[in-house]
Amino acid sequence: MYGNGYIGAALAGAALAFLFVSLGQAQGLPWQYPYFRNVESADGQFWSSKFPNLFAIFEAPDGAPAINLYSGELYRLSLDKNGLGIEQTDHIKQKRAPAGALPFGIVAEAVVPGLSAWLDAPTERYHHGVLGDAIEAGAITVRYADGSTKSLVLPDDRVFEDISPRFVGMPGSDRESLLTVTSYLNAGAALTLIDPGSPDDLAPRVIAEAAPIGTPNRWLNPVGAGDVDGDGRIELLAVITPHIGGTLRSYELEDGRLIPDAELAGFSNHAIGSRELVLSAVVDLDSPPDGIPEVVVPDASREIMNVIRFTGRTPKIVARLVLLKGKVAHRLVISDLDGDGVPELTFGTDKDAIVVWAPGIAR
Ligand SMILES: [Ca+2]
Ligand SMILES: [Ca+2]
Ligand SMILES: [Ca+2]
Repeated sequence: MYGNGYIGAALAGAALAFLFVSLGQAQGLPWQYPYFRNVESADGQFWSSKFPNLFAIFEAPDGAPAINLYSGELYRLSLDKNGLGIEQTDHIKQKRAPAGALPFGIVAEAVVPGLSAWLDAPTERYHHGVLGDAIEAGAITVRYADGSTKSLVLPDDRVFEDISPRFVGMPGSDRESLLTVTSYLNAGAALTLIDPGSPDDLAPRVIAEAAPIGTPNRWLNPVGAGDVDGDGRIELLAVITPHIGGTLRSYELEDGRLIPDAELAGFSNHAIGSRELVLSAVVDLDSPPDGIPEVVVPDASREIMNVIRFTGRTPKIVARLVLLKGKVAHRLVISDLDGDGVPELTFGTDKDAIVVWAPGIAR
């Protein structure tokens, strides 16, 4: 099914509606922004609204998308049978890294309570600057539940080229690992898996790393982790060189190395210069869920959002949402907004539109 058509005349009035939304009061958004086309999934549905002066998308404490305007106002998004709604809020999950850490760095929170990590020891020794500035991290710091911290400090020939590490669960380990990007001054980026250590035992340490791209100033952006091919082992996923025609690649962990497993060309999950790295995700989207996650990632132009399965002989696109105007630019949030057991995909475009997509795939 296509989206519910569009109500073009409502666009002008909708911006004004925001001014009257106050805390604790939900406001419906019964109109759409018509620049999308759902293709290749018969049961897909989407909803969209324009948010003039859209600054960023964050996650509300319950995981729902929170829309931040340049004015500072923050709205939690909702979805029900009447369509999208908003409610003013003043809380987001995201925490800035402490003073002295990587500028604009974000604290990653583990599922285990009290465990967190961030990028640290800012340095200008790598002259690349695709993540908003030329300052990268020379260390990663982990804070444990008892409040103590430990750091992994890199040698001078490399940096962490990232905004926030990501906690991922690995089989056979009773604790979460950290997924991030190491960039070698002479060989470019490499996907890196780090054990966070513990307060009374080991310090954080690299447990596995992929081969670097091989050329300085070539970067990759992690997507996430999950058993995407259903073989019982977790894959780690990244888009390699997202600015110059990227390749979506899965890696498997073998003997302390991350070995390429499967890949598909033609994707991007980052706009060069942006500090928003979360434009892609690993999430089970089948209705009902089948326990094998799909991969959500924009195409190389960022004008199409794709759902990709890795279960076949080669990865395959199973749903696409074509943006007829604008590019994917603001954070992809995974949240079951309507409570039907299948998450919706919410993201923003560089034309100030918020899109909620239910790709409607099933095995
Ligand atoms: Ca697997
Ligand atoms: Ca699935
Ligand atoms: Ca849902």
